[in-house]
Amino acid sequence: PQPVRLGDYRPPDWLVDTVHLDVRLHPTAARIVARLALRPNPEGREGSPIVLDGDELNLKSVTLDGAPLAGSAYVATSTGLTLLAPPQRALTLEIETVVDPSANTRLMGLYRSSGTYCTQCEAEGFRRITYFPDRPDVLAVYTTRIEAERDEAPVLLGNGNPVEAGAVEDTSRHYAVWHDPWPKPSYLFALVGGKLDRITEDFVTATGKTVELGIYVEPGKTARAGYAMDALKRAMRWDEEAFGCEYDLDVFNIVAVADFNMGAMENKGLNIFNDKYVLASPETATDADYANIEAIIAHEYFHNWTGNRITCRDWFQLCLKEGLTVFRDQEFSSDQRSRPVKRIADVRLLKGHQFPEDSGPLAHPVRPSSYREINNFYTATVYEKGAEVVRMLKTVLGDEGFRAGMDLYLDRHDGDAATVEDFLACFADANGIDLTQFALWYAQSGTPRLAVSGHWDEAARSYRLDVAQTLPPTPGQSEKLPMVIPLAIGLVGPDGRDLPLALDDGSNAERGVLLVTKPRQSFVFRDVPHRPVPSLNRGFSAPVKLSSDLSTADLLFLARHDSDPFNRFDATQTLALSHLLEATSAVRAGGEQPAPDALVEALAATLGDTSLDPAFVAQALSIPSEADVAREIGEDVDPDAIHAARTRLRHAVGEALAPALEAVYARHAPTGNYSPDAASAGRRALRNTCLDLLAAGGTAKGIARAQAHFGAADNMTDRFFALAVLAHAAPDAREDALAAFHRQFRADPLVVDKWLALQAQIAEPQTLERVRDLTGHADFDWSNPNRVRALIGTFAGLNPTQFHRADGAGHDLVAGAVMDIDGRNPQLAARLLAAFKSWRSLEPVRRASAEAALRRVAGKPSLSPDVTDIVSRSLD
Ligand code: BAL
Ligand code: ZN
Repeated sequence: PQPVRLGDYRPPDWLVDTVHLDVRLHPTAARIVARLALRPNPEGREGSPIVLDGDELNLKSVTLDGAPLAGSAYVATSTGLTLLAPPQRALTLEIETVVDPSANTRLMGLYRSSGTYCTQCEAEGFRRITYFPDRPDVLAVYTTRIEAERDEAPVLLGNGNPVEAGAVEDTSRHYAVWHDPWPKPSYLFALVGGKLDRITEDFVTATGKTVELGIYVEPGKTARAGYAMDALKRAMRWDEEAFGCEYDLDVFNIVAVADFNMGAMENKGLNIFNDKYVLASPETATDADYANIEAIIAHEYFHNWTGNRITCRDWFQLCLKEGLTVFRDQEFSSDQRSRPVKRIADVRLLKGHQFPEDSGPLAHPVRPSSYREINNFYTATVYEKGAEVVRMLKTVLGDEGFRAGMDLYLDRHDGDAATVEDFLACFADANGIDLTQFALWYAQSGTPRLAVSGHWDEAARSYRLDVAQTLPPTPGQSEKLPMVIPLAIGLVGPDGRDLPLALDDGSNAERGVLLVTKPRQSFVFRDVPHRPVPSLNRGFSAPVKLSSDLSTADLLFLARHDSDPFNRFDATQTLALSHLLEATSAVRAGGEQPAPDALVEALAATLGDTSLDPAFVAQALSIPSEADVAREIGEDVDPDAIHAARTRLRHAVGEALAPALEAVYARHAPTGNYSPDAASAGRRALRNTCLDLLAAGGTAKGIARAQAHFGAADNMTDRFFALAVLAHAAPDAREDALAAFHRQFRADPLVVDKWLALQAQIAEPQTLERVRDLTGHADFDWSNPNRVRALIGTFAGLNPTQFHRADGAGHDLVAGAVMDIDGRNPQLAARLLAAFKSWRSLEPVRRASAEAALRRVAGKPSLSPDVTDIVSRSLD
């Protein structure tokens, strides 16, 4: 397909005011009658045809204002329906189509998931239900009548509020009518029909309106929906308090389905979720699952304002709703849990997923300027970097200035299909500032590099920070302009306290933030009586790669004393990474690995500081991943050398800190029943991190402790963590433990996913065969995205030594899976293929094998547009 370009945007020629849908559900022949009230758009081109999108539709009839349309009046193709010369006035078009939900393996449009009828319309799925101007700037009021066999689908749900329901006379069928009063784009349409159980609760909004909340799950699973309900109510209250956003319908429903391409979908009043992000019980879900459920329930709910009430003008503006809504869900989780620990987790995710994307062939701006397949732009850049850009806006403007901008945005653009320019204008207007240079964060791809050096002038009692920024070239962008980088800093005095920040021009660095706007800049602070240690990019205030002249002693000092918890964590990570870089080089050179003395000293101090939050200590103790090290190395990467260096380091740390780790492990033994709250989860995280490092120390005692931990666990967090320790560190105990786990949980597909994912991560050559065998296991299912992501996605994403095997077999396995899946589910296939995104950074043998695998995929006839797009950009 030809690329779609932002610069080519034109308003729609025809608008749709109302949509009446009559959907008769049937397993293989669902019949949809769509009545559209259309009118010419005064801002469109005069005299235009009516161009409607369509995909895999079986067209039965078209009428215009009640009269059948002559065959010569329209053209129907595989991609749409065009009325060639419609009267240029308001008119009613009625279109009847038939679709086959059971054959819809792409999981876009109307499909069946374990027998339940459901829909997914973002980005371009509505056109697989009926012909429509399927673009986000066509907003209409929808009324939906859904009819089905009562036995097959006793529950019938639509967007908006329920209007009526009843039996279809003299038949075994029934119906329900739903009306959504809020104009919305077609991507927010949804319906559900199935045999589902529900939990329900009332929520009273800030202005006293009662909303009926419902969560629908497969029969027998309601006990596992309680946490999601609790999270939903907390999210609704939080959005009122933090942003003044109140819910606007009588009901809010969530439906959990087993087969879903995304995590969840924010359809108006009817969120549809991957059941992985709804269902939780202490026996089946880990603390991380609970945290994800809380975040994603909130995220989808928050879209009700940022995405639904204010939607996107076009798909280039995807970050307008996604980056902003991720920022909002991050803030919600920070308020519900520990803010520093949440920030650390978010930055790890950003560095782990977005930084590699930004430095490889798939790099794109937060707001791309062209795309071939929009489904491939639901990326870490649009979501996570998009959230960072909103966070920087808040850092630049301060809490009040940011809130003033948000209030203006929510007020000025309610009901609009808006752009990034509209969004930024609200913050500029509310604060009286110019955000032209800041807007480059949306337009320029790549991760900025910031080099910082500090100079203390004893005689002048001043301290100077020299800052240089660069932005490397990325695909399609060879020249870059300097960015606005809000650099939060502190100058830490010898007593560990922050010195006042007084700039020599008389100003204070407001809220401790320096605004870096030029390629090179110096900031001079006065009244600095001692050489300070600079704490740079506090709270990760800007998503940049920072290099500094901090010494090992400086980093050790910050690891102990920095008042900014993020940088305290980061100082330890920097020590670990610099050790791992050196150790990896030593492995490749066949030399001795250095001793990790400085790191061990920092970790010992953190472990011994009982004033620290256990969740924070757990994060600080975790050794950077192999992917972290590969990213830091950047080129000529040998995953085996990294693995060897990291294994050796974990062994050394486990050995050196054994007494302290044992003491902390013992001190954090469970004291009562499992509770998923953040404090309890933090204690478990720390205890399990100790268990892991002790086992990494390689002693029989360490392994025996993990076995006992596994046997004694009364919750999935502890059980699965112990299983993971055994799977990685104890080959002799591994198979029995895996088999016991499988026997216990084989009836539960979401737990089977954990079992599959864990095996896919084992860093040994036999894993390839194991993964192949598992694809033939009775509990594996190629048509379920969660199963495929758990096994193949984890192998490609979290097992660098085996995915990047030197013999190329890992690349072949994943490329083969991509080609197989592509015919059924192109979105899933394209996502898997994106695991190759850093292939150019590999050493030559592995790089050649990755390239050959990509070329094999590229050479396969009849690839989907989704996979074609990823493979061609990867090879460009
Ligand atoms: N809009 C797609 C799912 C999400 O980001 O909420
Ligand atoms: Zn979203």
